Amino acid sequence: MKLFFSPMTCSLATRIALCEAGLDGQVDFQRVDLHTRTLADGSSYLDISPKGAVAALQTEDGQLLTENAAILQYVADRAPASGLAPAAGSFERYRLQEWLSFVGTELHKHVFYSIFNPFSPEASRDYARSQAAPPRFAHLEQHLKLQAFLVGNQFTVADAYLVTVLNWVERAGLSLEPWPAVAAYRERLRQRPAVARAMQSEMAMLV
Ligand SMILES: N[C@@H](CCC(=O)N[C@@H](CS)C(=O)NCC(=O)O)C(=O)O
Repeated sequence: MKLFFSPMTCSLATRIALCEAGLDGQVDFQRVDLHTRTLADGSSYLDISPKGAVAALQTEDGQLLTENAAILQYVADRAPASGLAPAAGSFERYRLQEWLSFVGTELHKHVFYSIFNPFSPEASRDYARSQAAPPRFAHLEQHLKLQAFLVGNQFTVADAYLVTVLNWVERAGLSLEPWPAVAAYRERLRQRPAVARAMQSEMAMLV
């Protein structure tokens, strides 16, 4: 497998999932420069993934899978014993998809993309911080007050995605101070050996 990634972006979620599944040693990690859309050898990333975004995962038989929610479930299903996703067809699997969707659309795109997009008008950033973020973090807070993980009582790929986007909170000019259960969850997840290993390897690329 090949993972096309950019350090500390949403593709970190897939690296975390691969580390949790013990599959990271079998993966060729290809760094993408998102400004120039090129790979380390100077070739065009758009020739591989015309959407130009990370993450993208290339399977051994040459298929390219994009979109975090799909890639994360694929990785989970490559290592069923890891428990990174409930069994396909079970009701809990839909709960996983519900959370993957929430993280991907409500947090990643609605809140964080509005803040980080260099073309966002300042009014959109203000809206994202003051109007969009609070009810979405309140929803997480309610859930994480009662549960240690998003789905059931074990770490799944939805947690890999959530801890990844929670890493962006301070850089987005947000704070977890009003949301203590979310803050405690983030700290707890960062202590997991696989999460720590994945984050350390990507943070080292940024210095
Ligand atoms: N819908 C995509 C969004 C992926 C995405 O937004 N990736 C960001 C990094 S966090 C990216 O590559 N941005 C550069 C771009 O879209 O040009 C998914 O869920 O995978």
